Amino acid sequence: MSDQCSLDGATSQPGMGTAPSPDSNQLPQATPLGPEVATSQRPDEVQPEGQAEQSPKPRNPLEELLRMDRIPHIWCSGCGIGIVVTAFADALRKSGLDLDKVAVVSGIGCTGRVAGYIHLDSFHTTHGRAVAFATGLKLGNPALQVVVFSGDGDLVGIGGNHLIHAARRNMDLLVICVNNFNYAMTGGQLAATTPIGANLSTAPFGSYEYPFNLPYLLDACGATYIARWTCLHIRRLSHTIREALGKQGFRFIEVITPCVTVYARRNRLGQGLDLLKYYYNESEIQHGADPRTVDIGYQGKIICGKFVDRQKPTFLECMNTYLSGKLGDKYVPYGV
Ligand SMILES: Cc1ncc(C[n+]2csc(CCOP(=O)(O)OP(=O)(O)O)c2C)c(N)n1
Ligand code: SF4
Repeated sequence: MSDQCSLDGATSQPGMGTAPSPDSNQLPQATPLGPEVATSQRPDEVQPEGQAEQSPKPRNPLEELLRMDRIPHIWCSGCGIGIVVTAFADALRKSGLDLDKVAVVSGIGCTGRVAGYIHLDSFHTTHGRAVAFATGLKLGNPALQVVVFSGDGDLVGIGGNHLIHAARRNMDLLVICVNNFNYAMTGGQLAATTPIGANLSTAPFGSYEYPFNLPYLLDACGATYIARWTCLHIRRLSHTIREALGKQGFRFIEVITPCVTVYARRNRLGQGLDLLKYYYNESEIQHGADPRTVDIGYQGKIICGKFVDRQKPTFLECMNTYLSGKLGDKYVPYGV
């Protein structure tokens, strides 16, 4: 699989629904959203000549949130990333949010491709910089609900510094972290989340490094909302995303997700279904569990649930309160 990590075709296209230039090879963009386009025929499908027009078939409502002109996606069959996207799209649909005010930011990696498939203002940024980019977006336009959707390598390895400081500042962002325990897109290197004993291309005898326990890390950094699910828990995950969308502050949701082609193959863990069976057998829901106790050992127990849900002023609220106190009437509060 190649690493198409540039700001390429998956880059933001805020003017959605625009036609390609006549000399481009691009497929046309999806038509504007709305009930009038609820037909099974997309703009890129050509009706064979002489075939009678069929009555429109009902369309999956989640398609409205996806750039269907980019489907099929690049993910391997059995990969779990698409399940997380489905949960996210479902949560968005039910959230009641004005979707013109929701932006999605991804970094680089298999998960980093998500921004390119979401039919909202979405940004495929550089490796490790999704949280930094999202921070700028949020501060530039505080009315936006900004969601970062990326992989564990992108967010916690390469981008770890941005992650911890955004959490420390209580930046108003929702981060969805797909944790497949490795750097998948580049062939399965050891990540900051790889459990001890797991075999990867840079750990051919297995990893002997302590991995991060992400809920504990984010709790220590001050995140206001922390939850974990596996992608087997799709309805609970969707519910959690919807709940987190309705809250403020730095919110972090970890989703344990199968990487069949690299992580599972190297470790002889079977196909996607086998990994889902592992999640089924070994996951345990413990809402409110102490984040210090939820580390994940190799093929060990996966404690899931909502661990942290607290309220405290966001970065902008702190800034406004503090500077108003210092400067009085000379200060004009920002983003309120
Ligand atoms: C600055 C930089 N360093 C390294 C890479 C190579 N690279 C591309 S994707 C990737 C791993 C992504 O891993 P993760 O975020 O866990 O996503 P996954 O592919 O597992 O979903 C790496 C190291 C890059 N594109 N840019
Ligand atoms: S390499 Fe792994 S993470 Fe990437 S698409 Fe394939 S299964 Fe998914």
